[in-house]
Amino acid sequence: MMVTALAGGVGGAKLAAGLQAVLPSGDLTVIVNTGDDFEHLGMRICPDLDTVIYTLAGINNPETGWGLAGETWEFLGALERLGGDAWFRLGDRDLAVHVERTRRLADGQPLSRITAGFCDALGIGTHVLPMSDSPVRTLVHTAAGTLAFQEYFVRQRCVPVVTGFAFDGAKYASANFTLNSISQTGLSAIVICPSNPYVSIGPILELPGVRDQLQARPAPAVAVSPIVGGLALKGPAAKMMTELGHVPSAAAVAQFYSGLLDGFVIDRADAQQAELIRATGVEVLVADTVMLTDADRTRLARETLEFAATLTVRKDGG
Ligand code: FO1
Repeated sequence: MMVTALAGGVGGAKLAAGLQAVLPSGDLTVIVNTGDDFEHLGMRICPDLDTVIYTLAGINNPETGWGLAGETWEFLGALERLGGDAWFRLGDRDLAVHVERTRRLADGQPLSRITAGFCDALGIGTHVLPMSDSPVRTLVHTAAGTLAFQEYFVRQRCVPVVTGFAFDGAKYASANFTLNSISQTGLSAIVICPSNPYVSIGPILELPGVRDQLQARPAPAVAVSPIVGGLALKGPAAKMMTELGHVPSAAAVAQFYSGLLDGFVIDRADAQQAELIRATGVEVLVADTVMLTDADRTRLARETLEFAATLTVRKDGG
């Protein structure tokens, strides 16, 4: 059963790990947002790719969701003593990935090949694809000016009020995947993970041709809501929605993905929104979507795939 998942940071990585656990090795392709990537201390940092890779390898820090378990911070402490830029917390072991990725990029290797090499080295059977090999940079327009994504997210802790987004380079970047080439091997489902719609999935949708491909999808597409009870489980998705003039809700996420979905998975806490979403022609599964344990991820992944298997692609592309 071939499955393609679109994912960004922590929530996306958790469901991707659940999908990996329930699918035969090699059947899952995870397309990962690279709009969060940036150059820092002379290195290329790809936070969402690393979050997905570490989570799929089972070596991620379970408290933060990003970075490595059992990490130490000697490098960061030494950097701080020198007066260096220590606001973005790079752990000692995590550093190895950034140094080696930067070296391979300087050697001329594409990000997709470097990522595949890291996955092999870490024993990950899933195909992890950066959304593009060309740099795309998410910019956050705020009341305090336009900020590079990590400036907004980490340095300013998502405090500035968001007025919009831009995805620098997206227009000229080519996607590292086509759903049709994946579907030749019998694609069964497309899963949009419970990641931030604006800044984790949004950049993937901005790549040339991707939205069209999803509209003409070769297999049913299902998204899992990252909003539960009007709140984001992690990160600023609900805050962003409010600031952009929407009421944060699962239904608002479904609306954001309008035309791209056959099914939508919402939490039991939001069961009363099911009818509203169904009225837009999208099937709804009400499930427990909060993933606290490995068992939660696996159960949600299984239920999402079983739900997708009951769906057919909406012919109106709607
Ligand atoms: N997120 C933070 O909130 N603070 C950090 O200091 C931080 C460091 C960091 C280092 C490596 C890495 O792969 C991810 C890191 N993240 C950090 C997460 C990162 O900012 C992601 O962009 C978000 O999780 C959004 O997906």
